[in-house]
Amino acid sequence: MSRLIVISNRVSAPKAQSAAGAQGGLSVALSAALKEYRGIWFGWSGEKTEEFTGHMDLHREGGVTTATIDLEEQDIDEYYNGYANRTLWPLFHYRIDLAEYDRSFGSGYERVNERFAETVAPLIEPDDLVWVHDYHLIPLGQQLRDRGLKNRIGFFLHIPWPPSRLLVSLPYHERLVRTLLAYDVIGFQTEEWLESFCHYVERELGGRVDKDGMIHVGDRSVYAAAYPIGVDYKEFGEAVESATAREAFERLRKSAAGRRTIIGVDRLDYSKGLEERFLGYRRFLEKHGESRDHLFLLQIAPPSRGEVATYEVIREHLDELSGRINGEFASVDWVPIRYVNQSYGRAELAGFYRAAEIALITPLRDGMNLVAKEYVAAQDPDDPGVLILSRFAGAALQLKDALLVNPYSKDEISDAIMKAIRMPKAERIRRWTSMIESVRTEDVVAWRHAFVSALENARPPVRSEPEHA
Ligand code: GDG
Repeated sequence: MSRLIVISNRVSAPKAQSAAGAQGGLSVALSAALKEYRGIWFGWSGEKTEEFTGHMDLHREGGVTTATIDLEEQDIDEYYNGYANRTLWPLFHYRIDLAEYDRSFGSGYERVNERFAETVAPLIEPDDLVWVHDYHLIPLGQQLRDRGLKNRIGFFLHIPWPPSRLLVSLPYHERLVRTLLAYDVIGFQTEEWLESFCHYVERELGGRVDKDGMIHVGDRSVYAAAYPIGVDYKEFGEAVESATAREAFERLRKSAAGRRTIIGVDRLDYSKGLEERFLGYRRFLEKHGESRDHLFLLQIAPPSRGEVATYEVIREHLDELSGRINGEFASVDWVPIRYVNQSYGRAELAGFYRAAEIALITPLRDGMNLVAKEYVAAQDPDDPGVLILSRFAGAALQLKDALLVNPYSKDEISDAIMKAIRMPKAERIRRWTSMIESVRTEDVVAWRHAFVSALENARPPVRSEPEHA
């Protein structure tokens, strides 16, 4: 079996999982994947260094070797806070109003991708499969090819691929997208993002898309397909059964004092639709005075990307909005929103999910959304809760039995909450039974098997020594 070399912006060791702060879905999924393959996980340590030297810190733990590098402050500003999170993230989430185009971001992005390639290339052996993750590292495959690597290299995009009409607003969009042709396999979360990519290839690059998923542009051919990511069903099931989860369940149920809990769990990010969610919930409180104090919203929102100004702005807006709603509707023994900017361990989170009768997950745009799947996975089969889910989350294509809403519509959110409250147990069980089937079978193990086998089958390995060796 070939080794698997996983490359992503950040690396998180498996042991750090439960204690970690605002863990993104990406790191949750990847540490699960690396337990199975005899591989190396390479990426940025998250630390700053005075001068980039290419020095790697190697660690081996639980069958996973991690190799990390530190980056210079300018790299972090231009590549991570800049091009990745101020340019590509908003643009790929359809927010061209928030996308910033600054030349220094683009050059910092290319420089860091070169630094990644330069440092990781000597670790890669001819038979290794290389799996690059996410929007931070789009040009990395090309950078590795430029250094003579003939390995099978795949790329998976965790976030949406935007419609061509939006993508063309990115300066040098064609140059960026062409670098993707250096990969053997390109994976997207859903058919929708795949279609947008194919549309761009045909329209902007003059390429051809075959029915079998092969894409041809000039003399390059690459396979592209949708591989929806899932939760680690087994690991999460164990977390739900743990003593920590049970304590968290009891704690929340006790503090709810007979009221129903509506839960939301999201990184504090404008793509997650938190402001719109609060406003939808506020509409419910206005319209349904009689049911109002029979429930409350528990919104867990650990801060992320605090160095990017738009994230500070959204945080201020949410502080203000939750305060205003609470001031307006609260009574001496009830507050409508418990808004928590803290992160919890996975087992605690599992207990909270299980204790909540309703989940309100309403991103404005989301590649997949693992929280929705975790909520389903955490439910009691005999008395499951109701999932209210944005139709613009990738997960909505699989979780069709959730109450799907337009996250921009206050009325739809409000009506869905009412419907969830009134939903008979038999209907809750029916909907949950259909959703859990997808969560169980299309889990993270199935995801990585599907992607890695596509990569293995992309073409026979080239067994010659790479030129850099
Ligand atoms: C990106 C894409 C895609 C959240 N708060 C806490 C905590 N979390 C965990 C959740 C979940 C993960 O973070 C969030 O994953 P999502 O999928 O919901 O969202 P992103 O972070 O935006 O992830 C997304 C994903 O990549 C994977 O491909 O689904 O579309 O945007 O696992 O549980 N974990 C802990 N404490 C918290 O307070 N421990």
